[in-house]
Amino acid sequence: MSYVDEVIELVTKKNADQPEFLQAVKEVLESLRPVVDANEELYRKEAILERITEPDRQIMFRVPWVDDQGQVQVNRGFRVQFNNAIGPYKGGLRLHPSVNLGIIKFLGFEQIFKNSLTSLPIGGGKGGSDFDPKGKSDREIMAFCQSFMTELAKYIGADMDVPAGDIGTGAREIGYMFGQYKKIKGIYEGVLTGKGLSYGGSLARTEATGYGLLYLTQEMLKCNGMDMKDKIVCISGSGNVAIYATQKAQQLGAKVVTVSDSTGWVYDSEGIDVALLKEVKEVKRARLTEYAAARPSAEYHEGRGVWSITCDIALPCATQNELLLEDAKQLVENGCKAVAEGANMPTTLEATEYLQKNGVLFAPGKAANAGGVATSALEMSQNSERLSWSFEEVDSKLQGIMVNIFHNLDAAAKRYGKEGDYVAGANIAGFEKVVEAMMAQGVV
Ligand code: NDP
Ligand code: 2IT
Repeated sequence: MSYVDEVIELVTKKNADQPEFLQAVKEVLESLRPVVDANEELYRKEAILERITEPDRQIMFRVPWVDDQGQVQVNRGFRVQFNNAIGPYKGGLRLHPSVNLGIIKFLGFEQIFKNSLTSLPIGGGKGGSDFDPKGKSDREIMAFCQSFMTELAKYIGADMDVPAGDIGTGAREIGYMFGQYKKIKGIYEGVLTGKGLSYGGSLARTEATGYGLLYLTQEMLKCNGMDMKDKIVCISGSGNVAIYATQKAQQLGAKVVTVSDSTGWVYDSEGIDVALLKEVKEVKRARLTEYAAARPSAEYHEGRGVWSITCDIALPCATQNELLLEDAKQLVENGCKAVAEGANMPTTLEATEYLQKNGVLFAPGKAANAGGVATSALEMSQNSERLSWSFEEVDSKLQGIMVNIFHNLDAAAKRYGKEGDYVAGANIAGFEKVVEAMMAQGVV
């Protein structure tokens, strides 16, 4: 049996109850075959694949907090520190009722390669909780965040592990967590990114994931003889990534006609009104029905359906496994030319394969959404030098990083005879750097 098959079997046996983690491992290892085959003896001896698929440590803890009725609530907190071969663990904190260890592990595993692709010195980690922020008062959010950080503070630090936002964790939550870290540790340091601008945050971090997604998409289109101008774009989600992806797509001359949330989706024939979307989602924290009610050109539909709309470019920006094989078929039938993942693993393995086989350009999340974490690393740099850079400076570095990521993965794919397979290219380019660092540092 080949080394890749052996390790997939081993990981499957050890993590049978973690489907998302297994999905992520299979996708990565399958596409690393050419690299692993070329180095099989060495990698086997060094147990590189066993080591890279087993987190350095997985921390799980109780998060007790008191709700507005005086009732004690208990959630489960997680931090998976996956691999720190190239830098301190870095990755977001997801607050969503669906969170479990397998989901945090899949996200942490993806983060290793994503962070490597940024070319910045950051390792892979992820955390979060099954806490549901929806419908909670500000005081309840603060109570949860303080309790969560009371335990998490033992395991993180500016040179050790630097968490950030993800689904359900935005500037408000990061603020409460930062305050509690500072109170417990008595240290004012860049232990979290995505901070507010008044206490060490970076300009352009809020926009970075969505903007970065468009910078990479634009470069991918350019290298394939296309551009964003006048393209019809379907976006899913209506959170941080979706909002700023919509904004940048429109700045580049495209028309974004859909957004969604977990209950429904909007088709807006005039193009999404970003100011209204921000008002509904960032200020009122309301549902998309409010967007549709305020906008005559918008139709609201319950359930899923974003991918049924005819588009040139599809940008899934909500959550994992939200673009299925049937959606991929519909997109191809409707003439979609490119899919780039703003979310982490939003496209199933079968859907990805179908899109690639049918000539759709496909940029995987670990490359396409890396602008968020890359800008987090720029926030860490600014915190270290106790300076802050202008929006233009950060944004231009972000553009450079995204263009560079695309060319690195394109070159890696070509080097292994897989031209145009950007999934393989991203995994190979991300993996090569981490493995080199792991080998140099010995068996640790
Ligand atoms: P937000 O919490 O800001 O927004 C998430 C959006 O996705 C909301 O519209 C939400 O709808 C929807 N959504 C979440 N879960 C589900 C679900 N199970 N089914 C349907 N819709 C869902 O999160 P972000 O925008 O920050 O994150 C979106 C994706 O991007 C995630 O995959 C995240 O891991 C990834 N990502 C985020 C980065 C960042 O910097 N923020 C960086 C790189 C990747 P509702 O409000 O109804 O729950
Ligand atoms: O998935 C991700 O890359 C993020 N949620 C951002 C992580 C970060 O550290 O900014």
